[in-house]
Amino acid sequence: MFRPFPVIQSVLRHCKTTPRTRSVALTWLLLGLPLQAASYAEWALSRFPSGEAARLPDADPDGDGIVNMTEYALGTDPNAGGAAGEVLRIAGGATAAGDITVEILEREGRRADVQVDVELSPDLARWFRPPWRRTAVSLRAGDPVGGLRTSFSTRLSVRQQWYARVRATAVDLGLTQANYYVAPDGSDAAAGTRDAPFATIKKAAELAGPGQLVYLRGGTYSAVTKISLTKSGTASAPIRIRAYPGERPVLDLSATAGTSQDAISISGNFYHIHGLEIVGAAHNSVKISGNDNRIENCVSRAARNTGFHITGGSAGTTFPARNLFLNCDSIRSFDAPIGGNADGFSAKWNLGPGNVFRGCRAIENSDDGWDLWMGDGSVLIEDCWAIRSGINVWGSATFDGNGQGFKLGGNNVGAPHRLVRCLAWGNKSYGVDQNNNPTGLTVDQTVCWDNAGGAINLNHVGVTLVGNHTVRNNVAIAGSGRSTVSIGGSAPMVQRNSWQLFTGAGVATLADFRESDGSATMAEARREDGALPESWFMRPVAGGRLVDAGVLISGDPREGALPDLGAREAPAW
Ligand SMILES: [Ca+2]
Ligand SMILES: [Ca+2]
Ligand SMILES: [Ca+2]
Repeated sequence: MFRPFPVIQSVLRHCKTTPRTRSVALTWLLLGLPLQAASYAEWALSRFPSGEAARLPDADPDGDGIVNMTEYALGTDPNAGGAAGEVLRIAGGATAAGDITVEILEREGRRADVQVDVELSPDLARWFRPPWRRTAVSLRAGDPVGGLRTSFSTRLSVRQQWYARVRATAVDLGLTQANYYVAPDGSDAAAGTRDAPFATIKKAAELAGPGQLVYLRGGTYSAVTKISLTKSGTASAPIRIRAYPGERPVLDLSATAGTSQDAISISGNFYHIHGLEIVGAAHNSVKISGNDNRIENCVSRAARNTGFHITGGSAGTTFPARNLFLNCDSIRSFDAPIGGNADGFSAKWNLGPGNVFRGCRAIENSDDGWDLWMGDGSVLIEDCWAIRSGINVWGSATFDGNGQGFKLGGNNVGAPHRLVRCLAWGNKSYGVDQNNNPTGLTVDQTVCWDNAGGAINLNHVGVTLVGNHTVRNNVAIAGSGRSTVSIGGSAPMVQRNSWQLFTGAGVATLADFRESDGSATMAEARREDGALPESWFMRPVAGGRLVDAGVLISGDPREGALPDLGAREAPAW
């Protein structure tokens, strides 16, 4: 996870706090690190109407040591220095136990197109981003109206001094000028402009062509007909359908109950859909049969079959390849009354290569979290969480969802799928399972906890395996017989897993993790860039036995010299 940061550009303020306990102190540095901007451009133009160079994100026209991007994020004046003391606050100092809480004040509220992070350093040389828990705190006397305070809390090893700095990173929100606009109070007879938007997502989405952008204003769109996306963009000119910056559009399909209609069906290529929530689809929220599509930061709720689905067409067609579900959540899909079909995410039957699920969460879906049933192209699932699959939260008397966290293919159709840095907890059956995928699978860096069927089952019944399984750096947490692991095949590569390293009374437990109660992390919003909450949830205790205990996996990110066991590294500094 660790990547070198750019060279420190400048120091705005350097002030030591009075420590609450012992001589622990925090020192503040407010730094701006340059990146590209989106609606930042409008702000910069308004502040520097005549100076193109002065508008650059990494410029510092007022010479106060804060680059423009950071001035923009924190709402300070880029033409007048000296405001840093008003936007930074050390809340409670650093305690002897290592707890650190800091606050930033975004004077003009949260900028939709900026990700704000706080980084720490022990020595001004090595900077890192610890797993912060972020909460909004009340405004304080004197804070500007419309301002927002965000509290960053973490626990690190006790030391005499930490240095902190703010890093503002542009989030790509697309063009500021879209080709079509849609708003819940619009009209499909209108021109589809910003001032005269369409009323339905379908209208704009089906008009949009290569290189074009559709902005969806926030609010609820009740729909009764399927949105079919059949055109093709290109890699450099995708067709983009996005939430308007800072707003949240919701597509409500409740009125289609009783049909078998998908909400959005993509048979075209190079569509990018961003920031849309889809509720109550009669079948899939999004079904993809095309190629190179990206569904990002979208949510499926209460679909009546699988939320997000990839599957191929008939023989003679090109099977779907290189599609990406990025930072999406699929919540409470349920095909009543049994619930045996509705997965959170799936890629099934005819598949091309290179389909990826990254940073996604499947939460309380009636069947499985992920299901790759008969998928014949290899699928990558990374940094994904499968939670409480197959739990009957609907109170159905005839409920029979399978309840596997990650089900990696089956019915004697083979593909070498990979699961990496994933969490499976509270599922009705196994955390990681397959139902007779005859090909060697790879399961790395995954934590299985409290799955009622057991942790990992890669032991096929009556199937001759082609190739072998690779199983590395995983953790199966003990308790109630739920750490069962079964790996089939003649010569699997099984390395540095918790059940190999820690046996008997020393088996891995929740105590090996800094935080194991997911409720706070699950309730926390995703980051502005859409990534999972960064907290200490399911990260190894710093300095604990899981840290750097894994075998090196070439090409995978890590903190420190070696991978930790499990899905989320403890920070190294
Ligand atoms: Ca400045
Ligand atoms: Ca399933
Ligand atoms: Ca490590």
